Amino acid sequence: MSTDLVTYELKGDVALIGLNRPDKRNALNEATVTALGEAIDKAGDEAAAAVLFGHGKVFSAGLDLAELAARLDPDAPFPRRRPRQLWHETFDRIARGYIPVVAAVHGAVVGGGLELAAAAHIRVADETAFFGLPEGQRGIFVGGGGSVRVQRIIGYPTMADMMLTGRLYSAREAVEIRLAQYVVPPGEAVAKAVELAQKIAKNSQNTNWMITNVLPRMNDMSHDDGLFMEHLNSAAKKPPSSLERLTSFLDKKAEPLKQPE
Ligand code: 1HE
Repeated sequence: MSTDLVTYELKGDVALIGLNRPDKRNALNEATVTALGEAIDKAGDEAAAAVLFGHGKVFSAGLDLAELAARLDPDAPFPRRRPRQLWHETFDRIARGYIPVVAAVHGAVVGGGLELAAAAHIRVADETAFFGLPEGQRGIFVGGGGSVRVQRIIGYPTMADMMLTGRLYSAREAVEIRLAQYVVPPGEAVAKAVELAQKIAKNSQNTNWMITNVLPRMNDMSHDDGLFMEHLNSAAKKPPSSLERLTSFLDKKAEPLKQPE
């Protein structure tokens, strides 16, 4: 990476991407979001799945409020050009990029930190994690795609409650509102996320791409268009590995599906 604000490590097929501003609780300033985008692109080029986590006490305290305050200073120069939507662009490269991303979260997952976690495809929370949208208390609004992405996950009533009352959700409560899919003991989120990412990496990459890129778009379509889109994708030419996978099942060589305990 061009900075040390984000760490990057490739372990087999899985890229580990870590927010690395622990002294500022991984508050997201422009440089960190830019470095995150670079890490995501690198992972998309060389990994089959990625894990996104935060170094230090928390996953992320959200938008860097000091950076925003400096921008709101009445004496700050008006930007010469309208800034590009760095957050939207970067978070979309996670949500609709080349590979599935599992977020491993702990401690604060708030504001833009929650918007970032929501851009991942699966969230693993350890028991220290708490989720919130304190924008109302800070006099600002969601700006990292949360109005679309978080609202789609938890629905308007829950999001309105979180934003209006400042309600925080624990890791276990987060599962009930679908913000998290797994809860693990403190300190175990990254290990669980890596285990999931390794499983994901074994799938057909073509199917993974459809799950991360086609399915979410269907949410934006009518019933009829959704079914048509499904037909286009299920009938599309498949990579040679699909036939190998089918044959492996038919030859009784595939790992059997087991009833959960
Ligand atoms: C920060 C930030 C930040 C911490 N921007 N500097 N986000 C929030 O409203 C959450 C604000 N942060 C907190 O509520 C707390 O910091 C935490 C609960 C996350 C962690 O508490 P704690 O006791 O572990 O840490 P701390 O002592 O509060 O913070 C440590 C340092 O990080 C301190 O700086 P220092 O120089 O005094 O050591 C804090 O100022 C700094 N810090 N959070 C800047 N967010 C695109 S729209 C998205 C809109 C939003 O994200 S709104 C939500 C913003």
